[in-house]
Amino acid sequence: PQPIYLADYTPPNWLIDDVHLTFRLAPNATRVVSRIAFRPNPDTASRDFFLHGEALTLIDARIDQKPVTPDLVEGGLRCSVPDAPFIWECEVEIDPANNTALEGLYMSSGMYCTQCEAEGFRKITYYPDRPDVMATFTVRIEGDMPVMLSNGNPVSQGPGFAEWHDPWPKPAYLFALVAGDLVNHPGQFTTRSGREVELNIWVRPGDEGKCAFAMEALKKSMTWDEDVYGCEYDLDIFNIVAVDDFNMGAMENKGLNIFNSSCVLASPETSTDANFERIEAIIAHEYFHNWTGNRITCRDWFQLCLKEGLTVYRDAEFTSDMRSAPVKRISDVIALRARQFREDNGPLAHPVRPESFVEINNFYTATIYEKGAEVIGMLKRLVGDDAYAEAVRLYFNRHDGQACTIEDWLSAFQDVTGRDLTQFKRWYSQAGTPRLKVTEDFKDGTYTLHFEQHTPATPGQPQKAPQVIPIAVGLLGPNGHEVMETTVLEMTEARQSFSFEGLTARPVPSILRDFSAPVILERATDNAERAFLLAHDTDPFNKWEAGRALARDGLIAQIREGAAPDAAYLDAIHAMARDDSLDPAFRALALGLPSQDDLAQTLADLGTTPDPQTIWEALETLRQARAQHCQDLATRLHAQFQVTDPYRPDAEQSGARALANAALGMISRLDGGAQAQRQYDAADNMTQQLAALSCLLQSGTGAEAVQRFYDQWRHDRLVIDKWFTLQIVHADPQDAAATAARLTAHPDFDMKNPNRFRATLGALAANPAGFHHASGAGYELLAEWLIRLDPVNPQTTARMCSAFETWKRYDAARQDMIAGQLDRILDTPGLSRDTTEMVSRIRG
Ligand code: B3K
Ligand code: ZN
Repeated sequence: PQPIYLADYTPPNWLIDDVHLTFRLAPNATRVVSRIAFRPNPDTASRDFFLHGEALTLIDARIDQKPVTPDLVEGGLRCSVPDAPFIWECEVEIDPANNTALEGLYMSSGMYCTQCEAEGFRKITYYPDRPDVMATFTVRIEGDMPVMLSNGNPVSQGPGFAEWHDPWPKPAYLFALVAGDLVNHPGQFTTRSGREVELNIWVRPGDEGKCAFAMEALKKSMTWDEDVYGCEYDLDIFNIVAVDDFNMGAMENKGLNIFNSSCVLASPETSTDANFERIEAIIAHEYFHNWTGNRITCRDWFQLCLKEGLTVYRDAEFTSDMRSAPVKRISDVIALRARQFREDNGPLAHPVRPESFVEINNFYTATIYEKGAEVIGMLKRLVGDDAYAEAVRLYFNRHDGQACTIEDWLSAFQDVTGRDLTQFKRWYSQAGTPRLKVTEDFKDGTYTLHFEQHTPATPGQPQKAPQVIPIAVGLLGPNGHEVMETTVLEMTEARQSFSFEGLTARPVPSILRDFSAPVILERATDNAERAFLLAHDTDPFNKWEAGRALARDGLIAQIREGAAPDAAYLDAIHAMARDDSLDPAFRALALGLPSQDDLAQTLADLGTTPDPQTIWEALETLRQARAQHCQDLATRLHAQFQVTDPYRPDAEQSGARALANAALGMISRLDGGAQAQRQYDAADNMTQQLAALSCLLQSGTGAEAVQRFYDQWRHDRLVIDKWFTLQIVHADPQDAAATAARLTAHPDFDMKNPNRFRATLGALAANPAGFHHASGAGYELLAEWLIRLDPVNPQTTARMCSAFETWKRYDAARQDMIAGQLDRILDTPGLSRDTTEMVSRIRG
């Protein structure tokens, strides 16, 4: 397959003002009739007429009512057309019931639904399926489904039909259609200018009791976007639909968001605190796309971060405002390092704005989304809150209704601030995580920090130029008081020093506060300083970071030198956990430990080949030692933070539960699971039940609870997903592959459902010592299932290949086994373009 290049972009030859679509629904033979008014683009010379189309049966085509016979070519059709505006009419037939790829129009649990981003509309009808062609849509749906929805406002409906009109010009990727036997959870919102908006969450009958939380999240999002960004909703109706079979989390189709049911349905009995928080964030994310993505969209898919980075940034701001800003920031950095740093460090590294791709669906990555959001955060930190607000307003006003580029976005900032953002733009073009080395000196009351930045080579980019790095720094005096509050240093050179005068004693620096840039900080320090920062830093992120670094260094010493668990860590963490002035949610986060994957990478960076089994054992040893060290405290915390009020999924209650359950984890290591069993038996919400079940599995006494859990929840797909996952992630390394294999044979395993597939095979990859077990059984099982899934659902298959992306850090025996499996996948006849691209890039 040929790559597509950003540099090759050319504008469309033909523009569209208006689209009429008629759907005659039938599971195996849906007819789609289109009527499209094309006009020549005055800015282009070519009049070549190409429409994308895939898996379509052409029934009829007409230009200005006269039948035509287009050339059916690879990926679409060509037709000779007048050199003037004309009406294109076309009828095609498609087969939604056999569409297992879940892209285009497909069926899920008896309902029709669509997924068009990035290039799925071409599986519905012939069309210029590119985001810079924007048009208004009128859609008529004919069928026998009780509920039939599309974008925009309802026009008319009657027995067997419904008509919708979307007055806002949009690219085809934002088109959506849903038809099924659905029930709604209704709501209502009045915008600040007085528009009455009807809100609906549509679900399968039986799920209507699980919509209230998402509805409240939607209303909060609508209010927040008005208050913070001045963005108001722009239609009379906003529909959300829950779908069981969905390749990702959710989709921001104009006025008709479609959600993976796992990202919208919630109840205390079936959803954890983490599920609730994620649902709130995704509802917000999709809603916020209405302005950042829909009203202003992307010129081409290379600009994906324009809408995704910005919208992730906006949803993170929302969550920080709704919940705890430090807890949100720390959790986001944990996720960024786990997913994006990992990606940036391996064969799949790519810039926030890539310059080429084979299959765009492979680029909905942590780099585009999460690093893209970090770039927005840095920009805001550099220009300040007021200039940020002004530049965003200018961007909205200037580009409403347009398909834009990163250049358009940055120009708004340049115009408002007068700043030259040429160097800043490297954050969009250079892949890789910059390493920021720091040394310091102190002389005559002047403290100087010397920084040196270096970004390692990434595929296709051997050399990197220095980037603009905002470094938030604070200084603490020897007594623990802050002697210099947070100051943002702006580093632009490869090496640069910053001095602070008038100090009476050598300060302790707190560098990269709030994680002000997505870089890896390298600084020689010691346990004493880390414990000091964990105790005294006023910046919550760096306070947490100090504890994390202490834990990591101790674990590395255990692994490399066979050292005993670090006493400095145990004392410092005990002091932190016992400090009742600290937010329980913060304490729970600080009790977390570096992941196995994080440690593997740290070892690789230090030149030690990581052994997954040794890493797992070191973590087990440390957890055991910590349980002993904190025995009394754990008992106290578990009792103190039991919530007695009725369940609320808010920051306060979920923080208390998180800390109590962290304590339960310690208790279970010493009491054989007795306390966890009591909690399991008494639990009246999923957070408590699942935490207890994890502890029981951990202590090897979960068999009975696993069976009871299944019997209790067998009717609930989303809960049974958790049941699949938990058994695999908590399996002993040598049993993990066998456990996953056994569960793929369970009657409830269904590879066609992406949630269930991820809950099973994704869970295996989430048990690193199990996945990388020396037997190679984990590699073999995953490869086998990826090969089976690929012809059914290429997108989900391709995405899951990233389980192998770190393979080069392991020993020769493991590398050989993984290379063998990668080749086995690549050699599969008829392998999809999606999976071929991913595996080839990983294989290198
Ligand atoms: N824009 C969609 C993702 C589409 C993925 C296509 N493979 C969801 C989101 O980011 O909000
Ligand atoms: Zn998004």
